[in-house]
Amino acid sequence: MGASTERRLVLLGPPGSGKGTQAEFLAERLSVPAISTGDMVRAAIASGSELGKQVKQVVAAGGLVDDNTMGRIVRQRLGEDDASHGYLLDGYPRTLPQAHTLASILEDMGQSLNGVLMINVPEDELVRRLLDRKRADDREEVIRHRLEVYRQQTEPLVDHYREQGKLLEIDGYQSIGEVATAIAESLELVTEEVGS
Ligand code: B4P
Repeated sequence: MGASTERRLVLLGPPGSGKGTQAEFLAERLSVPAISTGDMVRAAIASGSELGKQVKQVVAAGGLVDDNTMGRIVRQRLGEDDASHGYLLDGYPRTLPQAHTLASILEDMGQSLNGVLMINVPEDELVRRLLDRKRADDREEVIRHRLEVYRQQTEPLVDHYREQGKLLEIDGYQSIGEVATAIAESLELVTEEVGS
């Protein structure tokens, strides 16, 4: 498989914007793995591993796991065989230091990112969706804290990737199917850019 058909994409957006939901669809469509750092963190907690014990409190409180820990997890995961021809990163990077770590992982592997999909949704709708979901970290005060952490630590990534010409903005305030269509349309552009 040539470099022009490989897909390395990041899904960016606030909690509840539909990253995980869309990652599942897209991964199937592109035949690449969806790599969700949120799922990896929750699996570690459920297994009771050392890592799980270490991150349990911070996740329950709506905070972020520290950048070094996440960097180690992601570096290892991206080196696995199923990720060798592309992947969708759902939930990573979430801070500027994580974006720099990802850039250095990619550089070490002689790879580059094809695009960053930013899913935009108004805050009231985010809170509504997350309250509906009823996951352990979806209590209202925890949701508000996660949104605040998003604004402070993750939102700066939007300009970071825009400046690199990699940002693709998606209107996430539509039905799940309509968002999937909007993403598919914008990826046609990515394919043309990569192939040109
Ligand atoms: P995540 O699992 O990434 O949490 P999330 O942002 O809430 O999930 P997501 O955004 O994917 O959910 P979705 O909108 O699809 O992370 C959990 C925790 O792990 C973090 O708080 C942090 O502690 C830790 N963590 C993870 N990555 C980290 C990192 N890189 N660094 C440090 N810490 C990290 O779904 C939400 C709901 O909306 C669903 O019920 C869905 O059905 C619904 N929905 C989706 N699209 C919709 C639509 N178009 N219309 C209506 N409903 C929709």
